[in-house]
Amino acid sequence: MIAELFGKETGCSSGRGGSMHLIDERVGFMGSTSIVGGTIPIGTGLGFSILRNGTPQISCVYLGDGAVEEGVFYESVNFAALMQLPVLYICENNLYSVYSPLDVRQPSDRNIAHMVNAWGIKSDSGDGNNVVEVYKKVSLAAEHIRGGKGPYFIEFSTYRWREHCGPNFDNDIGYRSVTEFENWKKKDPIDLLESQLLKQGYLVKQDVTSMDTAIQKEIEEAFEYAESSPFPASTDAGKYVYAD
Ligand SMILES: Cc1ncc(C[n+]2csc(CCOP(=O)(O)OP(=O)(O)O)c2C)c(N)n1
Ligand SMILES: [Mg+2]
Repeated sequence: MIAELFGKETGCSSGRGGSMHLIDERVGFMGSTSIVGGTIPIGTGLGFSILRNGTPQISCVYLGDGAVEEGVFYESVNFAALMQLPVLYICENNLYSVYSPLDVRQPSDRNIAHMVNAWGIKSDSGDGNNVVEVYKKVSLAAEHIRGGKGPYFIEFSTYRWREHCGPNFDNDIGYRSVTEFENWKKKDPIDLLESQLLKQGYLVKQDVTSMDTAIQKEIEEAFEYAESSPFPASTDAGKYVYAD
């Protein structure tokens, strides 16, 4: 992934995708796109192919609260409900679409999960910053889909720490309040899980330190690999474009 961000030939999209177009079929990651809502019909179509081929898979589509406002969302969800497709839609509701809060984009009395439920797809919602809750709800949904009971939709509430695009904090711009940010920061999913596991005795502080060190090493290696990898050759600029 990091090599892809650097535009290198060794990246998961051979350096052609950059940060917006990642794909890794080896692990079943069928692709991200820069178009808001763009992966919804693709993931729904993958669900249709799974149904037709009878393979034991489910298609999982991640979308934002803003993507719910795109036309393809309605078409895809309708088709999934009609055909009873093995698709799990996970909506990460972080209250914002770039700098626009939900209340300037959707009616205030709307509940996204209820709306999708009314269209005939079993729906649920939960705390997206609670790792254990997410695991349990997704497991239930996967069981439902694998049992041939059709698609499933889960809306998870969560929040974005940094700017929409880039590594910096942007609370100084004024589109959200520092108080709102700080209240959400108290619910950081990694911090919460760590303290829960320490409290329950599943981890001791030394385990956390070793994990942090191992993760830091892996990240540094990924950057070193990216930096030392070659760029694609200019003569290959048309490679992978419109392939059969
Ligand atoms: C079709 C389309 N319209 C607008 C944009 C610009 N844009 C990029 S991300 C984004 C916000 C998406 O919000 P949401 O779906 O809530 O996802 P989040 O970034 O909050 O996870 C917008 C409007 C785009 N990339 N594609
Ligand atoms: Mg959002």
